[in-house]
Amino acid sequence: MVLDDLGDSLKGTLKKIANAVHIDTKLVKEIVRDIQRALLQADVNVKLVLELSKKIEKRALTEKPPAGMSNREHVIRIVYEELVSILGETRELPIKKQIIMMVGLYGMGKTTTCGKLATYFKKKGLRPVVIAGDVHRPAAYEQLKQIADQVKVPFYGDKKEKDAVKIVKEGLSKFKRSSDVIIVDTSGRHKLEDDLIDEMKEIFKATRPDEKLLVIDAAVGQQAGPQAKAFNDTVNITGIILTKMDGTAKGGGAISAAAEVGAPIIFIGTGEHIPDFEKFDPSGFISRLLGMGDIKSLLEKAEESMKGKDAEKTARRLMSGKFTLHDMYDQMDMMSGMGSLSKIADMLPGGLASKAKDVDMAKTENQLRMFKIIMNSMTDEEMNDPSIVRASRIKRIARGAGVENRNVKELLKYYNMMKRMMKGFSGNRKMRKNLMKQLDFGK
Ligand SMILES: Nc1nc2c(ncn2[C@@H]2O[C@H](COP(=O)(O)OP(=O)(O)OP(=O)(O)O)[C@@H](O)[C@H]2O)c(=O)[nH]1
Ligand SMILES: [Mg+2]
Repeated sequence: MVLDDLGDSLKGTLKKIANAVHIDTKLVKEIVRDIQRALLQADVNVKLVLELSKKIEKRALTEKPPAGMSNREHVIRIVYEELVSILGETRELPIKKQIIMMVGLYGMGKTTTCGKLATYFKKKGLRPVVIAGDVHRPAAYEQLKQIADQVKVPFYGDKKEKDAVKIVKEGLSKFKRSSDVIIVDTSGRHKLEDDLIDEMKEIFKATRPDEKLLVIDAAVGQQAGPQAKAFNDTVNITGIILTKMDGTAKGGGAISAAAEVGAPIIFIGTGEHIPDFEKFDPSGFISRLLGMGDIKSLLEKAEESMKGKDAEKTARRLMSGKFTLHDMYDQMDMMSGMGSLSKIADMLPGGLASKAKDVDMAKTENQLRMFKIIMNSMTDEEMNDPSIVRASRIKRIARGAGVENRNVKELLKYYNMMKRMMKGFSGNRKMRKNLMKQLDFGK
């Protein structure tokens, strides 16, 4: 299959770079030609391929490698970075009240993805619902209903009605008050025909969706770009969901689609079942596309030095008394590597240690696990500033995490206690130095 060849041929090119004694203009040009050939063979849009190769060539010839990185490592990294930049920065769907319209050709995975998305929002504590806006395929109604039952979210559809717009309007008014996220499924077709476009436009007008998500199968090659463009012209795509990444296709078409509409890939589907759904990770995707191996250690090397800096930054922030729930989450991860919380308490001087023990520092692993689940149901905003979490948010978060309101309050209490302790650290130099050492950031 053509798309599979993409990874193989780029892998060959990367090997060529890795084996080169030194990089000169001739080699850079040769490498760029190889990359062009590989991408074109994989049906990536010609214009895009030319743009990409021009950038790689220019950077490879003009940029100096950063300290500690050889010339050839540098070129490999440029190839990688330029591929990542085509895919664009991924983004998250906001955790708020919204209407989402799913679009895509026949069999791409729209209906299945409705269930996966609903589950995603439910876990965040919102109330998702689904509306069956596909009136063309007879089984579409039953399929979405079954999925809705399975993930336990309200469903609206009308088996006898042939007017999709009418169904969607009724669904919207039905769910107006009782839902947060309304997910509208629409019909697919073999190709984009005029009547499908018209219907999509009508549904679009009736729904005025916040998000218009294009669902596209990883195996779509040459057609991915034009397809994405046609949908984008009709509804202005805000994000892409790439499905069937569990298959053999490496998703080469996604490169063209993302570049064509300038919308980021947000999620990937990795199987037929509801849990087979992940946030999109550009670097993982490119790794797969390139067959990685050759450049993996190189990227790890770069990441390592970044990580060191991050950890140091986090530690500094902690010690300065600024302490968010994100910090606490990271800290819990760190602690699970270090042993129990009480061990940390033992590192504190007498007075504080017994105080810490009073508030039960050695709370069970189970409770920490629950705290993490609760934090997973919180938004970025809430994690950064937990003081905004009041009654209604507590309710939403508890619902998302499947716990009681009081558990969320416990987490907040625990957070406040940790925050006070961190403030204590920041006032005590010796203690701070010790802790830094223990956490291995003191180097
Ligand atoms: N392996 C795999 N199969 C998937 C994935 N997503 C969906 N499918 C399967 O692909 C087929 C089509 O999925 P649907 O969700 O019905 O696709 P659709 O876009 O709604 O199709 P139409 O409504 O007919 O246009 C089903 O058999 C799904 O189980 C995925 O990520 N991986
Ligand atoms: Mg469908």
